[in-house]
Amino acid sequence: MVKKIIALFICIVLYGATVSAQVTTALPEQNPKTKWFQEARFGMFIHWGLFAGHAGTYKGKKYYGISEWLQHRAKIPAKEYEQFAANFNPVDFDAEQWVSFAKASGIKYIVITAKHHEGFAMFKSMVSAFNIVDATPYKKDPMKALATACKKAGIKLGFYYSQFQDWHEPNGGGNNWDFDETKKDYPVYYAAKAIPQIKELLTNYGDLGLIWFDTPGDMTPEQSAEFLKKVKGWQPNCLVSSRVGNGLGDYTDFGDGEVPAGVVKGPWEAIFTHNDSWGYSSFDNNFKTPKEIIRLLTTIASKGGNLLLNIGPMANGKIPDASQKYFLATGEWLNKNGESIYGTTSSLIKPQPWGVTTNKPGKLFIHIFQSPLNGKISVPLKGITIRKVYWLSNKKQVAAAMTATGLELRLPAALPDLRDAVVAVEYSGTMTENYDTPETWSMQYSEFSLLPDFATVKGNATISPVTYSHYFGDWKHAVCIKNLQLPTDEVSFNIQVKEKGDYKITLEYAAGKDSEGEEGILEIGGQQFPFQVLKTGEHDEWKPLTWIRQTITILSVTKPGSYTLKMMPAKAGKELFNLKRIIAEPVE
Ligand code: FHN
Repeated sequence: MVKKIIALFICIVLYGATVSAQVTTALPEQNPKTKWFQEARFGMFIHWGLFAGHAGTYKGKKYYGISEWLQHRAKIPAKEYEQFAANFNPVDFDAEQWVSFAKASGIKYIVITAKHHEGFAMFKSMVSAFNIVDATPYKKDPMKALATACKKAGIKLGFYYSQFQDWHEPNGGGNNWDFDETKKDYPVYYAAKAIPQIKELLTNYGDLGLIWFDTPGDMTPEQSAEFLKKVKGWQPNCLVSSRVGNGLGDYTDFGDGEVPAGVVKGPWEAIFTHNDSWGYSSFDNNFKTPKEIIRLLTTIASKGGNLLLNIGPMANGKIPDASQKYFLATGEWLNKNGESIYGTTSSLIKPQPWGVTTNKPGKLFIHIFQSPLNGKISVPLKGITIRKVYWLSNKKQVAAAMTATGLELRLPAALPDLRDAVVAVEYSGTMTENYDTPETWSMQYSEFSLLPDFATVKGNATISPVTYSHYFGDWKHAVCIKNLQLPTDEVSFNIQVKEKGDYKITLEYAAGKDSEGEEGILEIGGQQFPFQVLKTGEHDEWKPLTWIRQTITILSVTKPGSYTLKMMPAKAGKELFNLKRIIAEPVE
């Protein structure tokens, strides 16, 4: 029974996705209705509700993790929670200010929680008095003000609506501390509250860009289809997120905090929060820096998707200072480099030691995250004629030449931006997909990563994400190579070693007690290097996962050229580990 409840709980909180190929296709690639969405690339998620008032603390106890789940975690009775509305008074909320902040941050669409799992409507509702206009001293509808401000600023607006979980309603999903699960009649809640409130959102706030459903839980395929149909009936152009459930929706949402492996075709979104919590938490200060945001946005764009990045405003309507500062810094970068993000398509070449690429017809954008010691970077390209090569931020020319292996750039000692310096290449001809290039190693970088995304696997070996969390519900995902159990289960990478020298080879992995002591073999250049697996800890989605870096050998390469690195178990046994990456560090 306990197991069953835990399993249901996991299904409710966690909504993940599994991808295991270099190029996969999500939902239909060509849909004129998703054009704006695919061009937007950067959206702002806003989690705002009564939970913001508690900021993660209840009766003196701090609840680390996602603060909008406070009611669930502290098992606060719905009747008591209802009273919190009397203290919710966002007097500092200014819709115009929020929207101009979003615009200055380079945001193209906003998605805000109109109703989260707590069941409280942040809009005027005739369906339930548990809403911001009728139940709080504020008495105004912030969603109305936001809709007006977004329209004026040309920003698309989307509403998040928790269609299955509603902890305020006896027949809503999720609240099993007030209401008996066995007596719940979900269709009654759908018909009496969820669908009528969604109608209010779709008929009272002008044209919406999208409806962001979440945690479909126990919904049947018919129920998900009904929600989708209703939305389209009220607004045919309004997009619906895949979390409407049962494989439906106009675009794919990956798991919270998940970047899928490789390129994904079709419209999709990666969902991250600026710190670890979605709702405001007064003690969560783990904010992503501008460099981390810019690289995340660029990496996601290079894989063909959007970044929906969340902020958690305070109960008074103020946006946390760190979010204001770091979103605006991202906006400044986008102001100069936005052409390499908005309206681009996914990379045609795989990530390189220096960074990633994005594309537009006749234009290639080279995002440089790190420069090699000799300042020469090589971009594996063929079949195109180069017209112009320049820094996107200042239009100054970059020295470049076509060679037999591709385009070679000569970078100055100081890059224009250490977070992501973008080189624009204008060309004629057609660039073709070129993922089959080997990984390159040379003495010019401090380290190289062989990532699962581009591994070749054989036998039972698979490439899939491993999910874990630090506190509560702050999901992390690592794409890993798994299921290496038999000597025939193999993972391999093709490597082009550009310069002779010594390379220290290290595995980064997590392994449980079953794997402890298992033996593996790493093979390269005709040499075999055995190793024994060390225990780092059991994998539990609700706990942190410990990763170890274990050096296997220092490889002396006397001749530059092509090599294959392979790894497999030495003999049949338990699976070796969850392998996150193989690191090669040139030895100076
Ligand atoms: O349970 C929610 C959570 O509170 C938050 O809203 C996230 C955002 O993607 N969605 C659910 C968990 O996946």
